[in-house]
Amino acid sequence: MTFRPLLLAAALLAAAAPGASAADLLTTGLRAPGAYDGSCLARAGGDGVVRREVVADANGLVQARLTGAAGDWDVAVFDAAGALVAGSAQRGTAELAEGFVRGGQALTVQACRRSGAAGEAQLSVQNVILPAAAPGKLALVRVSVPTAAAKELLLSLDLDMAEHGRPGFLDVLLHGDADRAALTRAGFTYDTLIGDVAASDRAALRAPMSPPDGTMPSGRVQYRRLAEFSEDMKKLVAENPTLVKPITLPLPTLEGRAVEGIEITENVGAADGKPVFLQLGVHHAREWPSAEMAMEWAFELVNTFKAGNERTVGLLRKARVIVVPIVNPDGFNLSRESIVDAGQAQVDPGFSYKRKNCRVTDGAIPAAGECGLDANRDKGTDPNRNYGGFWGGPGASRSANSDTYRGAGPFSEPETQNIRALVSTRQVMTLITNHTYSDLVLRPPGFAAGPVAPDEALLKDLGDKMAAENGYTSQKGYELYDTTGSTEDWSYFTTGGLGYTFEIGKLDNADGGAVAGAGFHPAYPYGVMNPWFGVNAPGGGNREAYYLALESTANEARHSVITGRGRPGATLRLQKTFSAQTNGGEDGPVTIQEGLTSTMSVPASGAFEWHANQSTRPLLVGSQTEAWTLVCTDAAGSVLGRSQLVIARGERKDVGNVCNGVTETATASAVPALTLKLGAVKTSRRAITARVTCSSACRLSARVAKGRRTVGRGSRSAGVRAVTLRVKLARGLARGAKLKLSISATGAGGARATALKTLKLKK
Ligand code: 0X9
Ligand code: ZN
Repeated sequence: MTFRPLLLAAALLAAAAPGASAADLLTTGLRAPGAYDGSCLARAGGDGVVRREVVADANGLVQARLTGAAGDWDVAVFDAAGALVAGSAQRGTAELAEGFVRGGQALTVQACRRSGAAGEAQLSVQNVILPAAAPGKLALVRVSVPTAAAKELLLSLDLDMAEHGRPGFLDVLLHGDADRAALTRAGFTYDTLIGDVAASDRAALRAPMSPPDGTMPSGRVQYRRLAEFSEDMKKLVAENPTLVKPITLPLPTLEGRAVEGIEITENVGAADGKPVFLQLGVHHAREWPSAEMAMEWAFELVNTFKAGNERTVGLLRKARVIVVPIVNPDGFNLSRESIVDAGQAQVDPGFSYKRKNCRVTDGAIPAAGECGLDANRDKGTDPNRNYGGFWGGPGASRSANSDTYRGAGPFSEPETQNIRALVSTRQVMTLITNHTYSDLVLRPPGFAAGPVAPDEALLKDLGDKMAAENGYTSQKGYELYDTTGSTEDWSYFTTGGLGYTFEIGKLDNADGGAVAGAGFHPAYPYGVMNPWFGVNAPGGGNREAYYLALESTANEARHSVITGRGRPGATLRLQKTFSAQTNGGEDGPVTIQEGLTSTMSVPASGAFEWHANQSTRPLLVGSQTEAWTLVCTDAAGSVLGRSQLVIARGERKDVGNVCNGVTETATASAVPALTLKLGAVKTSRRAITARVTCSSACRLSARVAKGRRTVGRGSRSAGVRAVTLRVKLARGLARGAKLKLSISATGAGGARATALKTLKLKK
């Protein structure tokens, strides 16, 4: 997928959000004759820096967008006192800085040409006016759920679950009187833990810090803002070019931001076959410590590697670490910028507790500022319910206002598509997706009715060992509550790579004293430092837990190793395609096409060693085998060799010379993915009509069955636009008869997808 931020930015500028109006404060071309070698997030000077003054019209958001022709430009907005109001320091030339402002506030917009040949850029500054939010108080309550049925009932109320619970209770964030009434109406009793979360957050941010002995690897003492993550990653790359390399995930977010990460390993530029440890943060906007943990882990590795620490050097010789600190930057920016200590009275405190992404309407790109409207606070898709693994099953909601909304379809969101693309193009042996809070190390499966993980013993072993360091409870995901469409349930069952959710931190602070912050992002010492160092933990905290994950990644007894020979410099590709079924819901299971493809180069010696995941998916081990197809191509892309390989976890296999022709039967080339979406379905006595969309051109064929009998068939072509498929029904069907509609779609290259729905004939 190509990254087209410019087009996207133009589209975003075109319309303001319904309910919000946007004022253009400035649109201008900029010239910077020189480059500025420093951060744009502080006031800067010289011929690489250009400034403009504007005044905000009204309370709301300021958005400064910058586009340049080439190189790296950044942008920042400061208030009269020089404090950073908004900033963007992504790599490249497409920037969106967004922060909250007051009407009449004087602002300085600063653009910096960091590097590159282009001395010109375009700047536009808008003020998205946000109507004042009702000052509803956000409260955190502990609801008693003595039975499984009570737990289920509570989850069905679609309240904002604080995602913290133990047997007997679950914590819930209440966003006002309607939420309270819903609890009472359903017969629940609860204790109020924090009556006014915003006030408590404010106090927590002012609270005297009692950090543990030791400083964080980066030296930070306060949560980064979005641009500071970009800046830190840039800095690590610039200062350590052979150790740290930038990556940008394939899709921009709905608001047009790039999703950035870094790779860390010795000789990072080489296309080697090292096993990969993937660290993720902030699927959920409000869970700030999860991004800090991932980012600090990067600093930890770089610092200790450079200091010659034997353990780190040994590990980074063998393994590669990929860090994507913020999977959901749109959501994070809103949450982080609505920080309660900056006096932005107009901001709904609830925004700091935003969880999901910025999808306001299924399938549509939100207009500028739309995500920040009070009315849309509840909107968004939960990125941790949108993965293809068991998508649409229990523990995920079909309601767009729910905090666990699963989205319009599996992988409907750029955030999950990005992580899917990353995991599908690397050999990720270990994945930790960091979240807050509850002091848990969770492993698959995420829902009680889900399949037992065939690698349960191994998953448990590493989970328990990590938990012995950070003091968390190591358990299966569903022991917290059911979830489907979650990250590690997709990644583990799709690739065999071990996957975990860390739920970092707890509500009570480490001193056992008063609550500091509401768990999701408490004051930095509690939210980040204590969990990092493991204050009050039996071992070395998350820092040490992550080292164990990296050691496990490097341990070849836990994955597969392919050795062989090839033409030096040739590209080797390991690939596999298959289709998988989601759980679906009302619409029935959806078939998704998966394609795993990773590459390495044959080293100059002509001998290669490739650390890979097992070829057969975990759930098929024992009953079936699946093969990797290994392809060798020269620089021009011509195939020099192709072979098939079945390899298990813990196995090491030599495949001989792989650039020397076809050694086994070739498999069909990759089948492009096809997804099928079923919209409104109407029934009459004579026919069924269904609105259907395919992700690309497809041929639909539908069958309606009553029991085993076919009572209707229909077919037609479809594509990305919804079409109506009509299936004429046989005569004489009884009123109220139960019918099954199944639609299958065939696309290019024979890709297939199906959708099922059970219907009742009108009485
Ligand atoms: O609900 C979630 O997505 C996670 N909790 S959070 O508070 N961070 O939102 C838990 C996900 C657990 N994973 C599985 N059960 N698979
Ligand atoms: Zn989370």
